[in-house]
Amino acid sequence: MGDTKRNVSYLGSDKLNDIKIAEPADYAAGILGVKVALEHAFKEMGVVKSLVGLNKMNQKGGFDCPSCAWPDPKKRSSIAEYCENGAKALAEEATTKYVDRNFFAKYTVEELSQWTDYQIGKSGRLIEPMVLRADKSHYEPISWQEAYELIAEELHKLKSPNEAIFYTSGRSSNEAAFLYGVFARAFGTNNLPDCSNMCHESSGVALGETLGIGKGSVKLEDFYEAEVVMILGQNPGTNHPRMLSALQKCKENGGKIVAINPLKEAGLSRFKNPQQLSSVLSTGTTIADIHLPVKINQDVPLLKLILKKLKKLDNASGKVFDHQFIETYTEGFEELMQDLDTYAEGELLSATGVTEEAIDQVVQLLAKKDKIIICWAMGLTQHKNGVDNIKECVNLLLAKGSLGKPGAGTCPVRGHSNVQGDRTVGIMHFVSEKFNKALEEAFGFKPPAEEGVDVVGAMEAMATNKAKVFVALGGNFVSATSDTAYTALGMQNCELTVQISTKLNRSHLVTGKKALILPTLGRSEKDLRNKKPQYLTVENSMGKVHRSKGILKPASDQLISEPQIIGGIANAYFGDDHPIDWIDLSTNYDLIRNKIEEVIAGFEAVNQRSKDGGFYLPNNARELDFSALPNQKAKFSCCKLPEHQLEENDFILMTIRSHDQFNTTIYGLDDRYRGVYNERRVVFVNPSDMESLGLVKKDSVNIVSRYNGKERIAKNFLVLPYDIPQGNLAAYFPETNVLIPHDQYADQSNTPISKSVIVQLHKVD
Ligand SMILES: Nc1nc2c(c(=O)[nH]1)N[C@H]1C(S)=C(S)[C@@H](COP(=O)(O)OP(=O)(O)OC[C@H]3O[C@@H](n4cnc5c(=O)[nH]c(N)nc54)[C@H](O)[C@@H]3O)O[C@H]1N2
Ligand SMILES: Nc1nc2c(c(=O)[nH]1)N[C@H]1C(S)=C(S)[C@@H](COP(=O)(O)OP(=O)(O)OC[C@H]3O[C@@H](n4cnc5c(=O)[nH]c(N)nc54)[C@H](O)[C@@H]3O)O[C@H]1N2
Ligand SMILES: [Mo]
Repeated sequence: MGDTKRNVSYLGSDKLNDIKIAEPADYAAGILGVKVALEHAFKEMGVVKSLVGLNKMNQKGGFDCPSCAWPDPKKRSSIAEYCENGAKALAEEATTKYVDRNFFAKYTVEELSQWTDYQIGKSGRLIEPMVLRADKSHYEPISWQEAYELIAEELHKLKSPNEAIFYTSGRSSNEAAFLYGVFARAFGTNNLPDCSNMCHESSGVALGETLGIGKGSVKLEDFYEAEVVMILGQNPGTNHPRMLSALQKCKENGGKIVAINPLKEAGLSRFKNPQQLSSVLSTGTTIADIHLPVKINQDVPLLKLILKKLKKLDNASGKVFDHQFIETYTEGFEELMQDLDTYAEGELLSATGVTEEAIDQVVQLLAKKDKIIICWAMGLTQHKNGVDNIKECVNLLLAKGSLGKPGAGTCPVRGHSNVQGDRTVGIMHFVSEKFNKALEEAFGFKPPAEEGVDVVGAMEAMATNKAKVFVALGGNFVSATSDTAYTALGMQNCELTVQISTKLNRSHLVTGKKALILPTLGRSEKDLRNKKPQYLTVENSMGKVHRSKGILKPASDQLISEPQIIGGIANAYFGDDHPIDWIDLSTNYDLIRNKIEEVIAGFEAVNQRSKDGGFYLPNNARELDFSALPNQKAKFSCCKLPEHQLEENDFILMTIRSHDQFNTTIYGLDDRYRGVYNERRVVFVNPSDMESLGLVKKDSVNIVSRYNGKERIAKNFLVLPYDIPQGNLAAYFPETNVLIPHDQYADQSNTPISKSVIVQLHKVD
C-alpha cells in the first residue's frame, strides 16, 4: 500500500483491531476523565514526573499547556488547571521512552513506515539529530553543526529562494516563529505555509474582511456574562475541555447555550467539572439548552433562516435588531435584508434537516437577548464555503449589536496552543507592506515582495518539482494535509526535507532524497542558554500574550530550543559576518522580543509585560473601531447557499478527531465519548442509510471518493450505526486524508474541504 520512491508507505498498516463498542457517553469529564488523564501520564512519564509536570501546567511561573489555545482563568484552580487531554499532551511530550540511534539502526525507514501512526508516535521522544542520506535505508547520527551545514549547502544550490518552503505548526513560540519568518524573508522567500491554512484560515479571511481583524473579539470573562452562547462546528468536550468550565459558569449566571452540530457531542450535553466535588458527585451541568442537529455544511441555510425569522419579528416590534448599532457601525444591512427575501423559508428549512420547532426556540431566545457570543471551529471552516459560514455568523452578531460589549462577540476557538501567536508575529505567505517596511527598518534587508505559497500551494509546488527543500518547524505535513498520496509524492521529489520535531511521525519517514531530524525541546522542558534560563511567549485564543517557562529536565542533553536551531541554520547559511547576529539573537530571547516589539504593533515593553502576567494585543473589533475598513464600517455580507452535486449513493463525509488524538498524534485507540474502543478505522453511519445500503454493524467497507474522474480509496473501515443526519458520515483523520483531493479547498482561504468530502461506501467481502 502507498508505495513510493524510497518504497515507504505514506499510510501505514490498515489492519483492523479487536473493536469494542458501547453506548455514547452523555456527559464529559467527571472522575473518569481524571482517571484516564492520570493513567496516560503515569504510563508515559512515571508518577513523580507526572505530578511535577501537571502541577506547573497553566500555572503562573509555569508553562503553557501544549494542547489547545483556550485561555487561563484569572483565578487558577489550586487542584488542577488542566484537562484530560492537556494531561495526555504533556504525557506524550514528557514520555520517558526515547528514539535514539539504536532505534534507527534497528529499523529501516521502510519498515517504520509500515507502522500505524499510533505505533510511530508511541516510540518516544527524538533525542539526537539524525540524517537520512541519499540512497541509505537507515537514519544515522549527525552533529548539529554538520546538519546546519547540510541545510545551508542545499539552500545555496537552489536556483531561486522560492524553491524552498518553510512550514510552521502552531506549537511553536512567538520567539521561534518570528525568527523563522525573519530568516525565510532574509533568505528571500515568503513561502511560509502554516498549519492554520488548514485550520482557521477561513475565520481569518472572513473576520478580516467584515470586522477588520482576523481574530476573535471576546475575552474569557465575556463568557461569564453572556446571555446566549452559540457553538457551531466544534467539539469542546474533546478539543477544548477547559472551555466547559467557562460554559458552566455562563450557565450558573443564567446564560443559555445553543449547540449546532450534526452530532450530539458528549461535551455539549453535560459536564461534570473535575475541579468541583459537588459537580462530580451530581449529574453535572447540562451544557446545551438547545441542540440543532444540522446536516453537514447546511449552516448557511440555517443561519439565513434564523435571520429571516428574526427579521419578521423585528418588522413587527422594531426591537429585535439593534438599529442604532447597525446605523452607527455597519454597512450593507439593507442589502442583506433584501437578499434574505429572495430565499423561501421552506427551502432553507429542508436543507438544514432540523425541525422548525427547534429553530423557533433559538429564534425566540435570540430575539430577546443581545449579549450573544458565537463560537466555532473546524465544522465551519473546512468547507468549500468556509469563509461564508463565518460571514453568516458575523451577520447575526452585527444585526443584534452583539459586538464590542461585555458578554458578546466573535470566538473562533483556535487549535494549536500558539497558532494565533505564530501568525501575529509574521508567519504568513502573503505580503503585508506595513510588516515588510517595519522588518526592513528593524533588520536592514528588503523582504521579498512576491507572495509565497500556503499549504495547498506548497503541496503543489513540491508535487510539480518547483520546490526542492522543505523545512518544517513542527507538525506532520505528510499526514495532516489533504491528498496524502499527492503530498507524499511532493515530499519525495524534494532534495532535502528537514523536520524540527519533538516526536517521531510519518513526515520523518516519507522524505526527500536526503532528510534531517532536528529534535527540539518541548514546552514543558527547561531551556538554559549559557546557564541562563530562558522563557518563551505565546498568544492564546483570545489575543492575550503571556510567558511560558519549561520546568522539567529535558529528555536529553543533546536537545536544543527551536530559536537556537533556527539561529544555527541561519548562521550556517549567511556566515558569521552577516549584519544580523543570528547566534546572539538565538542565545538571549529578550533580544528577539525586542525585535518583535520593533516590528509588530501591540508588543510595547514585551519583555517586562510578558513577565507581569501578560497583556492583551490591540483588537479593533472589541473597541468597535472599524477605521481600517474601506468605508470605516463593519460589513454585512450576502452569502450564497452551499452547493453539493450528489449522485445516487453519494454521502458527505466529515473527517474529525477522536477523543484520543491530537491531530496526527494518536494518544490511544479509544473514542470514549462516542463509545468506540480499540479501533480508529470506523465510519459513523445513520441506521436508515445502513439499511438502504444493506450494511450491518461492523461490516467492513472501503470509503471511496471520486473527483474529476479520479478515484481515491481509504481501505478497511468498520461501519458503526450512529445518531448522525441521513446522508452524512463521519470518520477520523488522518486515515481519511487520502480521500481529499489536493485541489478541493475553500474559496478565498484555500482550506482543504476536510468536513465535506463526497464519498461512497463499498462493502468489502
Ligand atoms: N484533544 C485534542 N485537542 C485539540 C485537537 C486535537 O486533535 N485533540 N486539535 C486542536 C486543533 S489544531 C484544532 S483546529 C481544534 C479542533 O477542534 P474541533 O473543530 O472541535 O475539531 P473536530 O474534531 O474537527 O470537530 C469538528 C466538530 O464540528 C462538527 N461538524 C462537522 N461538520 C460540520 C458542519 O458542517 N456544521 C456544523 N455545525 N458542525 C460540523 C463535528 O461534528 C465536530 O463536532 O482542536 C484543538 N484541540
Ligand atoms: N482530514 C483532516 N485533516 C486535517 C484536519 C481535519 O480536521 N481533518 N485538521 C487540520 C488542522 S485544524 C490542523 S491545525 C492540521 C495540523 O497539522 P500539523 O500541525 O502539521 O500536525 P500535528 O499533528 O499537530 O503535528 C504533530 C507533530 O508536531 C511535532 N511537535 C509537537 N510539539 C512540538 C513542539 O513543541 N515543537 C516542535 N518543533 N514540534 C512539535 C511532533 O513531532 C508531532 O509529531 O491538520 C489539519 N488536517
Ligand atoms: Mo487546527
